[in-house]
Amino acid sequence: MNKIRLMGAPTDVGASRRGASMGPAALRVADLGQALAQLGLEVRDSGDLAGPANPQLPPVQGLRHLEQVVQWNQTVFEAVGDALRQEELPLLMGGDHALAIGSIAAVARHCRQQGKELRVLWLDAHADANTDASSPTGNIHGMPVACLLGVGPQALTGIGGQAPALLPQQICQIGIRSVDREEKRHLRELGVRVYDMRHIDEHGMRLTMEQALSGVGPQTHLHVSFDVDFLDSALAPGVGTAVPGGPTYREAQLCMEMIADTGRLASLEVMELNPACDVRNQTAELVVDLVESLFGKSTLIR
Ligand SMILES: [Mn+2]
Repeated sequence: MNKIRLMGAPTDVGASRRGASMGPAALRVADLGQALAQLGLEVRDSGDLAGPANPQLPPVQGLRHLEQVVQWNQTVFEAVGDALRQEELPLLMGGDHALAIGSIAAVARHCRQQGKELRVLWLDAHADANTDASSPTGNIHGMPVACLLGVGPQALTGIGGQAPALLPQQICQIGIRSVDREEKRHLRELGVRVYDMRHIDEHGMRLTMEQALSGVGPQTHLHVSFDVDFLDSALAPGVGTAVPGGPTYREAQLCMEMIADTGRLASLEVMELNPACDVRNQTAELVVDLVESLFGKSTLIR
């Protein structure tokens, strides 16, 4: 796949802090499309998807803005599914991370239909495996992993027409360093493979990525769910829920380069970029730099 379809999902209905709705604009200002085109890729920006505004309401039965989150996810599900059917690589520009439910549900359905082996790499500071019962806030951007694995409101777990959309062995998480107490239990029960920051400290990014990518082969569809708060907060201030102690610039580059080396990247979302928290768009520019590496930009001819 050397055709890329950029699509924006300008919403923060699933987030705690406002501003991720401006993520797609910041990535365009940082010339994401142009940067990918310069790598020889055919890039089409299909513009922004539309959905309900953020009503800024309190949670209802442990879930905040469920109706709006469902609507946005259905739209994302359709758009990502459409790109895949047209043999374009969908690059979803978020938007908050709750939209990964619709995006990954579409990718999972595509893989079932095409007989591909789906592997999801979840790059994040947080595990995003809360439920309505465990979440301290009710914000659904803290729940997409649980929803994709079949735990959550039916309106979200069933979006791809099959619940669960994903099996635990199809996802692994990298960079995790902030997990709520109940969430730790969920991760253990769900059986999600987690390479937390301690793992990266002890074994380095190279071995971590070798482990995360082991078994990736010609039939693999590799999906990357890139929450920008994966990056160390000193490097990437432009996120709503920054956490210190994340991967350095070099570690993040190596992570992206090793994914590119597999040649199996087939769908991507870049989530939680929050220009309201950024400094002179530096986080968006850093993200563009990293996404270039993810699509194979390297220092030397390899
Ligand atoms: Mn996240």
